[in-house]
Amino acid sequence: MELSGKKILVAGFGRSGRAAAEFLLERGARVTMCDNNERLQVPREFTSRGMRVELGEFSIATVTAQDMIVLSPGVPLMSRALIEAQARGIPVISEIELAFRHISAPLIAVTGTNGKTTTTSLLGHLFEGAGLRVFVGGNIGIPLINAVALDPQPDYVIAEISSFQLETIDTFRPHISVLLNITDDHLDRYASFEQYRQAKAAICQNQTDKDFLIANLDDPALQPILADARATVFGFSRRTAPERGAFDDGHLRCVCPGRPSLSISTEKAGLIGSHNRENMLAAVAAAYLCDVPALAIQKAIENFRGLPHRMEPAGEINGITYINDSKGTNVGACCSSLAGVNGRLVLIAGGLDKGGSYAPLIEPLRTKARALVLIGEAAGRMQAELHAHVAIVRAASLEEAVSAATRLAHPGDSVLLSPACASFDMFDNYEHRGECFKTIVKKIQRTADSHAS
Ligand code: UMA
Repeated sequence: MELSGKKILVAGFGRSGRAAAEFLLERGARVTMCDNNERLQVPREFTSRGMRVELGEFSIATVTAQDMIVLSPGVPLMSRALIEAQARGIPVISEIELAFRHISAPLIAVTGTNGKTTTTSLLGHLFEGAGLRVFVGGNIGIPLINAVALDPQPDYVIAEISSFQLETIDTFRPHISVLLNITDDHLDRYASFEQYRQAKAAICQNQTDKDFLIANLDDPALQPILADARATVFGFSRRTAPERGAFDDGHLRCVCPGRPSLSISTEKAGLIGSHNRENMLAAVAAAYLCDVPALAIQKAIENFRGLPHRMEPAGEINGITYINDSKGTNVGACCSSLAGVNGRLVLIAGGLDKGGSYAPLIEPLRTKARALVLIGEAAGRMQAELHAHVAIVRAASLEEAVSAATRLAHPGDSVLLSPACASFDMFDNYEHRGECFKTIVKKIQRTADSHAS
């Protein structure tokens, strides 16, 4: 795709927009950048190379004067200027679409409401363990467009892809798509669950029977997508053994007519929890389809230690185990994490409300939780929906919440931070929230140690 001399607008100047602008300037495009943040500092290296900058509300005149618009994932399509541009037929594409048009390595793309970062990282680990050169990026934090400049191209590009990024694709076509699950999330951006599901389904919209769709057969929300899929479906299940696909009977197994089958022991697996078994199945399935040797897969499953803020052990004090699952930013993730904890627990949840129902938490809380400690803006609505099913304590800060949970937990229990909400009402992001949790736990540990000595 020829970019030189083209008038291209980059909408949003965060990680994605900066990387796109860099790439476009390099290729000789006439770049304008718009960002709603009027106080944004734009580095001179961009303006000195001719990038025009417009901060504040997107101007219809500027937006509609472009040959193409590259949209950052966090910028929704509904501003007046972007609607007008689309009405005039100006292509609006996401950075992953731009990247795809220039990447020559085979692409493995992972999406789903929960588990996509763990699965993407595990995939990278599996492939690297087999001596393959990979680029791991996308929603995970490294813009996909950064893969284009790699020379030589890696053996595989492995990308975590969000629904936001998929909203504005056109030709984006992974050789292998991985669809983990779809549960309520981002209902502050989407009008309905159906709209959110459609955004996710776009991951396989351009695939053909030469491509693979690895999808969770146990998730009913994926059934309509599987029914329409043109890719070769390689399903995975923890309940049944498909004729072609991956399943879990204590071992992770892959079967496919015409190929030798695969069996991976999980006895020494580094990842814990039932949702992580699904993530491992999906990653092992992709490695199997790419002929990664069984021994390399086995080793990688054993030495992959998981990621911070996802069911991360944060300490053990007086027989109580503290678990940091700050990345549990939606109800589905919180349910999976509750299922993954052995024994009784006190849950710390709440934060910025994303608009979905909290009802799916009722059953796991009823069976496992001694109490629920609530923080943040969502606390009121969560209390209203859940108070009939679990004892609830409200806390004004995370520190107060951890203290309350510590008082309520018994030796042998866990204190689990899995908020089911975004973090932005009280923290910079989920990482900040998780780091604060770990610091608070360390402080409690020091106090406990000083009392003991
Ligand atoms: N902005 C506007 N108008 C808007 C919204 C934002 O001008 O309406 C501007 C902001 O002022 C800011 C810039 O856009 O300057 C931020 O852009 P962005 O929100 O797209 O964020 P980036 O820094 O570009 O990061 C994005 C992804 N962010 C989102 O999808 C919200 C990152 O995913 C991703 O790692 C990065 O691109 C590289 O691909 C983060 C995320 O939270 C982790 N993703 C969501 C999730 O996982 O739930 C989808």
